[in-house]
Amino acid sequence: MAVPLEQALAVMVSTFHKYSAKQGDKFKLSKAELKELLTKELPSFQSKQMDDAEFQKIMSDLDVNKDNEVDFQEFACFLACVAMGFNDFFKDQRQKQLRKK
Ligand SMILES: [Ca+2]
Repeated sequence: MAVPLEQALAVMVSTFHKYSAKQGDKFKLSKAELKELLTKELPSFQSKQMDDAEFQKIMSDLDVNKDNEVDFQEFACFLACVAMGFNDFFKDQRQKQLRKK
């Protein structure tokens, strides 16, 4: 029986492969694959509709080795950044709650 953190890690890997396998290199996300993944799997990350320039900026930030694809290592760094953002949000909320008491 899988526990939540192990399940979350498995979801990170399987989600990456679900999109990376669609076209071209099966183990890397192309720009189109990354865009589809962000839109469908991280809708709250895309709270406002991202325009092409913003998406291009994210793509070039993530593509550390500049091969125009996002491999799993690059994707994992991105997820870590998103997780840190969630952690900051959680900490802010928690501090607000504590101040009210
Ligand atoms: Ca890359």
